[in-house]
Amino acid sequence: MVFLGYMSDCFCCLRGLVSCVFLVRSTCNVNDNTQHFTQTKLHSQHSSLSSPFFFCFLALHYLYPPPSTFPAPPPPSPSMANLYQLLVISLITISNFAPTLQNHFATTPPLPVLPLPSYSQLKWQQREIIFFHHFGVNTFTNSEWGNGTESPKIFNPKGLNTAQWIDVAVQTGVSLSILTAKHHDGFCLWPSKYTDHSVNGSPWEHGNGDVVKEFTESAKARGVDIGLYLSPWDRHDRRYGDILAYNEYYLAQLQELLNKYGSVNEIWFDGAKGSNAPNMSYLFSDWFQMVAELQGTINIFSDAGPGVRWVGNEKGFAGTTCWSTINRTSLSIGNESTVNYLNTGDPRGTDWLPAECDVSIRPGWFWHKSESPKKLSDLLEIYYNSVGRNCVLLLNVPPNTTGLISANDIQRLKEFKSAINKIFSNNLAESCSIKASSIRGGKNSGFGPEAVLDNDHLWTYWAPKDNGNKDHWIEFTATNEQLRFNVVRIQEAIGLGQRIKKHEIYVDGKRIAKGTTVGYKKLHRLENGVVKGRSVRIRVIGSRGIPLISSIGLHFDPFWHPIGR
Ligand code: FUL
Repeated sequence: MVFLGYMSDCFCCLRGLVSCVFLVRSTCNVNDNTQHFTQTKLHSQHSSLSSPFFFCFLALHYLYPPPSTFPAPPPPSPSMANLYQLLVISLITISNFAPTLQNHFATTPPLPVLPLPSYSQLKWQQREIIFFHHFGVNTFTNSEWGNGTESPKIFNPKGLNTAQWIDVAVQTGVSLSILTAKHHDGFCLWPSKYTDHSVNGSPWEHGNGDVVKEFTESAKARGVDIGLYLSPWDRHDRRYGDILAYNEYYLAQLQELLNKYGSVNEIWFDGAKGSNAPNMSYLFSDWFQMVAELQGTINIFSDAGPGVRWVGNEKGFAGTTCWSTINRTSLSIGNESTVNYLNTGDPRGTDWLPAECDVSIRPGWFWHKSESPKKLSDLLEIYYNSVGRNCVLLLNVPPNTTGLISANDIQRLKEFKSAINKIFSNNLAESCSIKASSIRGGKNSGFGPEAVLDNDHLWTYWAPKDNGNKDHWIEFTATNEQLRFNVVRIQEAIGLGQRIKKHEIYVDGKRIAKGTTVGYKKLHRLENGVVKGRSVRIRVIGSRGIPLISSIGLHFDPFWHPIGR
């Protein structure tokens, strides 16, 4: 009997030790053990971590009860009894602290949904508005497409001041300006050593000037990035039509531009070409590789990217559905049949290739005395249909014959900028209480709905639980007076992929708007004008993986007066 008693004591100690080891192991090694699980399984394993070891302990306790329940036990040795009690107390204490140990490491972000943007594409997307400056011999001939026979002598912008162009960009909140270094007429705004059809032959600065240099220096001095447009179609150069000679000429000019003027953030290629132009094959693959070699962080724009794609029209309008994803293999430069595909992108696309919406502030791309800037309401319409549809707006502001941005364009840009500030500086959602259908990793995980109200629109976001649910929502409730708004802004954490396929907006339980994908920024300017209510729910009812929402805004646009309302 004495022997049995000792055995029972030893068993109890052993049981305690096993439980301890199990407890410590399962607390520390959760990540190792679950790395092959899906996101859903991984998450549920993590949140129920404290249960297995505690149940194990209870099971051992039940199977091998403590000495007091053995029939006619011999008096346990005092030291063994103490040890047993100590073990029980330790285990209970550790069990209580287990949730704290478990939360020692932060909840991890979910896996991305591919494809993802590159660093340069993300930076480009955040710019929202970019300037384009069309300037050259056309400015002086009052035309849009020069024919290549223009004399360089007509180029004489007596008051050229590129600093003024860049100041306008800064005042408009624009961080990248693109200049037409060469348009279809072949006239070069820099003294290219491969042609005499350039500023070299002009009276401006006695033929010693360099517009590209002045432009890049002004931009750099004011912290604005630059881009260049080098038209592939050249109506002046006689090599055009000779595949080898012209491609060598074009590449030589690319090397001049990308080697001489410091960092260039965007290069613009288009497929525009007159119907009577000579046959010509551009060696795009050589061009793109040369560009990437000379400028590591540049974005290459064309109908087919590879950095940024054309949106398919020159009105500044993206499709109501606009994915940044697309299949590049379905695209080619100058192919009219792909404009609709370019306009909407492709949810199944394997390439990240976001769209840029180019449009001019005036009817023409070049400055013409008879033309005036678009109305503010037109510019706002363009903004909602480009930036508000997951794109970047490339707004052309053409310098005039003096070499300056005209006063009426500047005035309109000031109005445009101040209207955008007025609409978006006040977010009514900030004064609301927020709740969500679920939160990845629970309440203090950093993935709660409050993340949509901070200033980081990429890397902090609300993430719901990955529990197989297809209906996720986030809801704002007014804490005092009713909400009154006519614009809803939704932004996805695109750093982890563009996910949302379908969403709806409800006010006090009534659906007021619906949409498809979101992307970097989706602006719903409400068709029926202002809505009033206490609660606003945004439902995501279709997404690739779980939706990740980085920002939400409820705004009032005083310039929005829907027709008939
Ligand atoms: C087009 C050109 O033909 C226009 O002149 C303008 O430069 C526009 C931005 O691209 O392809």
